[in-house]
Amino acid sequence: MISAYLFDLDGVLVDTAEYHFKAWRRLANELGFDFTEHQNEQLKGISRMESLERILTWGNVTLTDAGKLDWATRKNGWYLEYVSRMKPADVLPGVREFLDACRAKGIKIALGSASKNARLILKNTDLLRYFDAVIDGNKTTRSKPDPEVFLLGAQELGVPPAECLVFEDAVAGIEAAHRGGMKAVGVGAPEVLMEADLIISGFKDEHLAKLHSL
Ligand code: B16
Ligand code: MG
Repeated sequence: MISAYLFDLDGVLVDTAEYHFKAWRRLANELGFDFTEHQNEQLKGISRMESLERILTWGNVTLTDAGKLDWATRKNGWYLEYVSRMKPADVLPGVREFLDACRAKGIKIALGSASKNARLILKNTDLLRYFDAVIDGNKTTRSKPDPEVFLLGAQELGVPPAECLVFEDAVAGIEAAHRGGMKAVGVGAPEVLMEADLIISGFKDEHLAKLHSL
């Protein structure tokens, strides 16, 4: 029996990946190199500092720890310029209706995101009120595919992991759910998310009807 849904944020409820890409690209450009949208795929679901490490490797740039913190803070400032302009209309299609339906059925709802800006994004898009628990990058110490973020979510909801269903757009997030003993719905491309128990292209998808089979 599934009694709780745990949602990733970026790529599932909102599309902030594009803002992350623009801000990271600006950082790379200011450091004298560039990277592609294809490379950016590898940053999805990955924490801010881990993302920076990967980007610096791509550009063959070495920084001190203080330098890394400084550039990560700058990137976050650029990212926040986009996020601060987000509105309720920026929620991905079908998400609000799906969350309304979850609430009506009495399903508990938690967020499980790597982002330290998750609360601000939920507030600006008027999604915060749907969540019984918000687990974000400020509450976790280990990145997905470690299951910490989802196990904390289950704990805050007071629901055993076996009764939780995770919605994720990142491969690392699907693995995190499974390692936590939870089933996972992949939101996105089947060729990327083949480890998921069910794959949907979004919340307007006819596959949503198959959720009850999980
Ligand atoms: P921040 P998610 C992740 O969000 C993003 O996919 C990833 O690109 C980003 O680096 C990470 O959050 C940290 O975000 O810099 O805002 O703390 O998919 O876990 O909701
Ligand atoms: Mg994501």
